[in-house]
Amino acid sequence: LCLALQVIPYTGPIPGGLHPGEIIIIQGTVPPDADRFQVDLSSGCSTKPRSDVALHFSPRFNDSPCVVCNSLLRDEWGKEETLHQLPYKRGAPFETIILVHKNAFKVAVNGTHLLEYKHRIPLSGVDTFSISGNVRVHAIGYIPNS
Ligand code: 9QG
Repeated sequence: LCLALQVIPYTGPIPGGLHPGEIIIIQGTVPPDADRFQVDLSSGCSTKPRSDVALHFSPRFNDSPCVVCNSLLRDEWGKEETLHQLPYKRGAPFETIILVHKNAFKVAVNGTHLLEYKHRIPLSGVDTFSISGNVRVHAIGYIPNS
């Protein structure tokens, strides 16, 4: 399934939820003046209180470029996992692939593995995809495993 998107922030359902073996593909472009953007995989789409976020994936383009991952549980952020490496470039297009594994998410950017994030929240509840911040999205694809 592919959705063409014009609108950021975008939040939408993941058809059928997420299961091991499935893949999410995000094609977009980082604006020249980007500070940060984020992809969130959540259990529901409530904003008050905020739904639990299984994967918060946040590339940051400031003086110490990095990618921060975290989870939001009962409206509170957990411990950040920060990778001091940033394969995204201001002004450049990208393709990000999130591979869903039984024990972790694995993220690749432009064809190269970037990081692994172990599940803190059961995958079975994850049913919502969001992308927000300084990013332009061309397309999002969900590849189900059946
Ligand atoms: O800053 O870090 C991830 O650990 C917080 C940010 C927060 C997250 C969080 O303010 O920002 O990135 O969803 C959010 O609230 C985003 C936009 C310690």
